[in-house]
Amino acid sequence: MTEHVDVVVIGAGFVGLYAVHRLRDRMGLSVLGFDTASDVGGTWYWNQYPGARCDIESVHYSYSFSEELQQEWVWSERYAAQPEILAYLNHVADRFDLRRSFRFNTPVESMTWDETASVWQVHTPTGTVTARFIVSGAGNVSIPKQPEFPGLADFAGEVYATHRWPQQGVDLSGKRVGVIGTGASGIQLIAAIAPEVEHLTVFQRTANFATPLRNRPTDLEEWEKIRANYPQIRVASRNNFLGVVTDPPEPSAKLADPEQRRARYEHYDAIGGFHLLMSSYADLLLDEESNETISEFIRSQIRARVTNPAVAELLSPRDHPYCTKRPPMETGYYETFNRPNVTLVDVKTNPIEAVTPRGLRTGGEEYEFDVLILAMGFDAFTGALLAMNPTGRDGVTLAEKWNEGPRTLLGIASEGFPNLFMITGPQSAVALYNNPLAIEDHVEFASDAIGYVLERGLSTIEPSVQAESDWVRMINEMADMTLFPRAESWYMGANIPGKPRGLLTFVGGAPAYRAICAEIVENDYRGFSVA
Ligand code: N01
Repeated sequence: MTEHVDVVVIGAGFVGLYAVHRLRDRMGLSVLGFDTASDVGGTWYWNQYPGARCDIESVHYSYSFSEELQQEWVWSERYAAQPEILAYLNHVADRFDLRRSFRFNTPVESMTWDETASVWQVHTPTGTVTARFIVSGAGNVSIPKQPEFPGLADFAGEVYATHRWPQQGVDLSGKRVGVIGTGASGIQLIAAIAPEVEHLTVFQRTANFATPLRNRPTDLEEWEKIRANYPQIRVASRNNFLGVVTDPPEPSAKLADPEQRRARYEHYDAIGGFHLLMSSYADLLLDEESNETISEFIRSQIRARVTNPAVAELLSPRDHPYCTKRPPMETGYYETFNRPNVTLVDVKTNPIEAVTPRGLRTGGEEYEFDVLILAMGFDAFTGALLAMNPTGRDGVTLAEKWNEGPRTLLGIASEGFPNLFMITGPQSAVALYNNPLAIEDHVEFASDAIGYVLERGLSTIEPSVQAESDWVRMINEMADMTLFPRAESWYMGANIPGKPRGLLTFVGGAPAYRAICAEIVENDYRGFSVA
């Protein structure tokens, strides 16, 4: 007989752990979780590459749903490194006894809506489970981008990827290493491994606006103050655009006095992390002239740190405004290029032609190395959902429905796919919203909607066609009001050849998104069809 549960939860990262706890322990539902990995952690399980670290401050990058949990955990650094975040998620799994609800090493291969029984059939290699609801936490940066160039299979050395770094680590000492990719992952990895390797060749296509993280250890005294104030801190972060706590910005960079503007940039650059973006000026993502002032400030910082002017220029972004690609945060990244064992190769002018048995060819020249590391990014937002092959009403697949780009309401649900909740889905508030808090909001919306359906003895909930069209139109209009369409970024789906281009995230900020969700709930799930 087919196994049946109330809810299937996909993924055992930040989403899945909280979803299981809330649905199982607080709502009393039967819940079964699946994860491809052998244990909990999600993105922090897979991305164990050297230098992996969160660039949202530890005080904010954690769950807020349990006061006991926030009281008992102390982070050791202002910005936690991957092992500590993975340890935290293991602690959460132990504390709330969550592992027993998961089947690990079990990918969801497909899911099909059964109209007659009003259930989802969830297919895995070990069999089929039916569920009334699905909460997907499959991740928004979890399916890797495939290389466009040929020859990878012919490479005689070792190949690694940041998104699937071996758990036992890799000994790179004394080796010649090539790295493709200078996004957030590549930038962390490059700075971390440069001192260890014999030679590092960095293949850069687009220079990025990386700014200092300014990490430091934290002590118990500091955490005692934080723990005493957690409730207030969480209120403040939930009222902040990015879901953290930052000073309010001045209105306009272009209208500011140039000297005061530079001083303001220097001040927030010295504080580090996202403070530079969030606290300097409010129009940086809206006005090109304003954006150019901070773009040029960051370029001047690069010139001051990189000794070779030609290398500094190559590292200076000129083809997109600051933050229209996700800005990476760095520790010693630019100084890495002052090292004698590091070479920067421009693969924008001369795109990578092929990986060869001994290395890589670009511009007719071959670069040799023993180890190749790919840090080439992800098929973001839609990749993980489409990889699970959902088929909704009338046999329509999600891939067919989204063939010209995703269509959702709130980025959480899509018409024709009833009872399927996509946490951190396309067009949701996540890429510009501190993930743990965004995830809590989304999981709470989904579980409350499930409760609403069940309490009324109903069967299904899904967006109305009209409400979904309105949401998609609003996301596109928001994109046009900002500078985001000016970059070939994963925010825009533009990093994957052939992927429909369009803004994939809600850019109105956390408070606006939360207010819209609350308004929908208060009005009996306005915009959703409940039957
Ligand atoms: O991926 P990316 P990522 N030839 O897409 C290059 C989160 N994250 O894994 O820009 C040559 O940013 C590509 O070049 P281009 C965070 O949200 C967070 O680094 O397309 N190069 C780019 O340089 C982040 O944004 C943290 O021209 C090619 C790189 O590969 C997201 O994950 C840490 C190429 C991909 O960069 C993704 O970051 C890490 C080609 N054919 C990640 N194809 C923190 O919290 C691609 N590239 C700190």
